[in-house]
Amino acid sequence: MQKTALVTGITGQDGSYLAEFLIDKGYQVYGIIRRSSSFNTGRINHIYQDPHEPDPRLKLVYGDLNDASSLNKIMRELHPDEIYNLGAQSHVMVSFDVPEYTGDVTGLGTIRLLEAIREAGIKPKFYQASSSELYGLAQEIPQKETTPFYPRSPYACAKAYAFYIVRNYREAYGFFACNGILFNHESPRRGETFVSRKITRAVTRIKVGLQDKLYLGNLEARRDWGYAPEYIEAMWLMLQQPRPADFVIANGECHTVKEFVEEAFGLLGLDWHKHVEIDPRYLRPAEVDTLVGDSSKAERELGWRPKVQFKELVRIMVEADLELAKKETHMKNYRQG
Ligand code: NAP
Ligand code: G4F
Repeated sequence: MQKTALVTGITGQDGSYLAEFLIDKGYQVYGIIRRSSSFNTGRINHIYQDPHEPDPRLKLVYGDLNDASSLNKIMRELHPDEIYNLGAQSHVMVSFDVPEYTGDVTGLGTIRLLEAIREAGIKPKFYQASSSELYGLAQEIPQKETTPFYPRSPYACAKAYAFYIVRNYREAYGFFACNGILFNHESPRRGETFVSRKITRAVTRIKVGLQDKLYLGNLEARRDWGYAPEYIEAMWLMLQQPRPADFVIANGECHTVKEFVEEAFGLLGLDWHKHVEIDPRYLRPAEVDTLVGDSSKAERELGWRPKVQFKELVRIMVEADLELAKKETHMKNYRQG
């Protein structure tokens, strides 16, 4: 029988790749979207609006992680076999500006989903998008499943609540519920205010003459950056195991923001010193200095291993954004006649 999957955060970077992945596996996919005054389905339109697919394998339903009644209704009506909770206010810096809202969506949103499952009396497998931000002020290097958490932002505190409530429902009610502790993963679909995409958008726009400066915050922060489409497979693999568990998913290689900048500018033959300036507005009240993960448990138990390494990731993103920048230039020239 065809399996059904419900995805929160389907309009985001990961949700869009996960939808493609699950459809390829033959799933009927349902995605929860929020009402917005402008279109927010740009990353999934190519799947959702496939004219050759009369019975779409991706169906969208309105709901919100802040709204329990919408989640209860969705569970009662859809009875999904698998649920992937990717929805979140996912920006660390923004969480300092809207801490309560972040706690509500990113933390309490998870309990609303788990309770909706209980009230509907269904037994889906559940994936929670946990984060390497949980390690924050890292207590050991590299970080693995047993490393103590030390969250450093309202976002990370909200994710810590979600992590523990998922584990609690597994132990208390026998939920098949897994935490994927994913380290940073990027792609051409990454939101433009995260540092990787901010850099690749800027360097390519500088290359075609659409902008001159790139303003950044802390260039010394170190991250373990991987390629998002590969990390999606790990989410699915967790739910195919005989027993639920939590897994670190990471590349195991760590680079500074400055190295990302150097690599991206170097690919286009540009000198970053002429274009990059530090703007204190992008410095965080509490920074996470170094994240680097050890995903040997995932390799052992899931057979998952990353392939795309740092330089290739930067190249993939720069090439995609260069195409975008060229299109922007054509549009600009067209408009100017
Ligand atoms: P993203 O691009 O920011 O997408 C976030 C998604 O959540 C969007 O679809 C957004 O919908 C949705 N959302 C926001 N508020 C919501 C609400 N109140 N109700 C329902 N949906 C809501 O994030 P991502 O990079 O794909 O990450 C996916 C998940 O993994 C997130 O939970 C993130 O915190 C976590 N994570 C990400 C990384 C990473 O490196 N990417 C690493 C570890 C963990 P709109 O389009 O309507 O805004
Ligand atoms: O790209 P970032 O905003 O990602 P961050 O804070 O690591 O969070 C992302 O990864 C987490 C996994 O560890 C996810 F849970 C979370 O949802 C999100 O996807 O910032 C990366 C680093 C930070 O140290 C930041 O201070 O880059 C530094 N940075 C320097 N200049 C900047 C900038 N970050 C942003 N966003 N913008 C800057 O101008």
